[in-house]
Amino acid sequence: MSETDRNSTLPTDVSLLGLGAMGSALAAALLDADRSVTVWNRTAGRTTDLVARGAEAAASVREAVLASPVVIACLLKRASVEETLGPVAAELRGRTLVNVTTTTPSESRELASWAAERGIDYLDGAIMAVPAMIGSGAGQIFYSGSRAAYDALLPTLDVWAPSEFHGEDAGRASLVDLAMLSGMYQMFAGFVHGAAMVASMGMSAADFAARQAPFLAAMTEGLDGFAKVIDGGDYTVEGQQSLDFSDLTDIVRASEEEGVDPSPIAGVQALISRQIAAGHGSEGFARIYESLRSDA
Ligand code: FVH
Repeated sequence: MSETDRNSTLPTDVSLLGLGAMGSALAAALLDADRSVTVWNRTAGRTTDLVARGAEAAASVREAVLASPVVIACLLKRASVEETLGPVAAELRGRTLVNVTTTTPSESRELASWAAERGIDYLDGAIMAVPAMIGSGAGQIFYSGSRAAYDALLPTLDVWAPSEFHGEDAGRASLVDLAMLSGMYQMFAGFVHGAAMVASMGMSAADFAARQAPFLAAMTEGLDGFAKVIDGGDYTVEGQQSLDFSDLTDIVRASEEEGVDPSPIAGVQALISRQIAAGHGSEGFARIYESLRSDA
């Protein structure tokens, strides 16, 4: 593609690298929103459906990068981003790179530095959605890095899911994303642990889920109260369930009695025990926050 062709590309045109489940959903949503999209995938054959919907297929990463002023990477992990983009750093210069590949905060910062050193405007994205939610208005995508890129691209980013900017430190979107996923996976692990406990009495996981789901949904109403206590830093506030009352050793023992590994709940009990041992048993459950902080 000549320099003239490059300059005539519409500012909303994008190239999308990586057509896995998520990359394909992102590309499809852009096409539905009438953006012109160039797609590339390492393994051939994954472009067919998108080309039928109006996308251009690039024969190489280089060709994809040269096709648009905005390049989106939706690859497996940091190593795949480096492998894919390293050889085309020169072609990326002067363009905007939106990386929605899951990376840790420090990996996001390193990629941002790599981009800055090469004259590439870098925006990091963290997707809080599954592919089926993309373009439906559900879910959320967090961004951090270049504010200018975020502002310019917002109408396009919003095609995927509501967008939220978390600051120019490129690692921040990833940090919020991974913190959210930490809560989710621990909830899932708690459910699976409970299902293993009741399995010994013949209750199916489905029957357990039917009871657990509404209970957990009701319990999430307590998060706001915990947050107020944590942000206020006063765990002695009246009306909280104390750590002494929250002792979970009965649950740990019951799990062991059923022959079920108590690791998930024993981990929580360890956080409680540390605070009780330090003399805070009469204070609220949210005090386990202090067990988690490395500076505490
Ligand atoms: N799917 C989801 O629900 C989650 C939701 C939250 C965010 N994630 C992250 O999005 C990234 C991509 O996820 P995905 O679902 O599209 O993943 P896959 O379907 O496994 O596709 C992976 C694509 O990456 C390509 N790829 C892998 N390694 C390389 C490499 N070394 N060089 C170039 N491309 C590579 C792979 O290509 P191929 O195997 O088809 O050739 C796929 O296009 C991810 O970070 C999630 O954490 C999704």
